[in-house]
Amino acid sequence: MQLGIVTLFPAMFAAVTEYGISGRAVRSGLMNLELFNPRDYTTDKHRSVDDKPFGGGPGMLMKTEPLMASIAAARRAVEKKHAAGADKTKVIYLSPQGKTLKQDSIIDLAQRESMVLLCGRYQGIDNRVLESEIDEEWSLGDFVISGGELAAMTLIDAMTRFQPGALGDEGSALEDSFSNGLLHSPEYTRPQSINGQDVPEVLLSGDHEAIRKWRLKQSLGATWLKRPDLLQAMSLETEQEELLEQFKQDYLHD
Ligand code: 9D3
Repeated sequence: MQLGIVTLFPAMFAAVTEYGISGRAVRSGLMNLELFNPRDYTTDKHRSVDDKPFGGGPGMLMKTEPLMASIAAARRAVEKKHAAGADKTKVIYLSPQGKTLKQDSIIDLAQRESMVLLCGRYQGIDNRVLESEIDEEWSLGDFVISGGELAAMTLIDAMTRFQPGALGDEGSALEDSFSNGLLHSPEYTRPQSINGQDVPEVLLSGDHEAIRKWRLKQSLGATWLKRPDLLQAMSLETEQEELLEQFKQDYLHD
């Protein structure tokens, strides 16, 4: 995947390019990031990247000309690299006004060959840049962070997990929490006992069918307790209904 990233803070992207699963995907060429700093596209003596909003009010906006020039450069760079005949590279603006990213949207976005990610700073961008240059707006959710970089990195990390081969031994992105709409069941590692708290017997039994049922029951129960909104939005199969009923009975009685 070819990513052109427009950001005033390119150094922040070391968090994805140098660490963990995304770091490995970048080193192997699975994910290719090219960073474009609007500051490098300024023409004034002070290299200004912010400007005052017309009409007044608190805060600044990103300065338009360096922003436009850096978006254009990012678009040219990724379009040069990705396969001819592919769909037009979309420009995605990470913004609090965007649609909230969900695992389903990540899976869709992860299929693309290329994209430009625009990270906003200050109070955002001129509305004409939004209308003429931005194809999609995505948000992390209804809370405030200081700029688009952490959102872009979150998106990159989440998309990386769906690139073929990106998860070595770490499992399958399709088996993650949320992929079946439920939270994951509890997991245990050694030792078998800590301060009198023991690993559930069934996990030591070697009975794969019993373990599958136990995990599904715990998964349904955890979702019922912690994310009832997720259960509300789905229809359960007969086995799932029964296991959730059992979980509720157990929960009531101890
Ligand atoms: C003036 C009111 N706010 C606009 C809705 C101000 C404002 C808040 C946060 C302006 C910019 C920002 C910076 N945030 C992001 O760039 C951002 C973000 C977020 O704040 N929350 C969730 N997802 C995202 S993605 C990018």
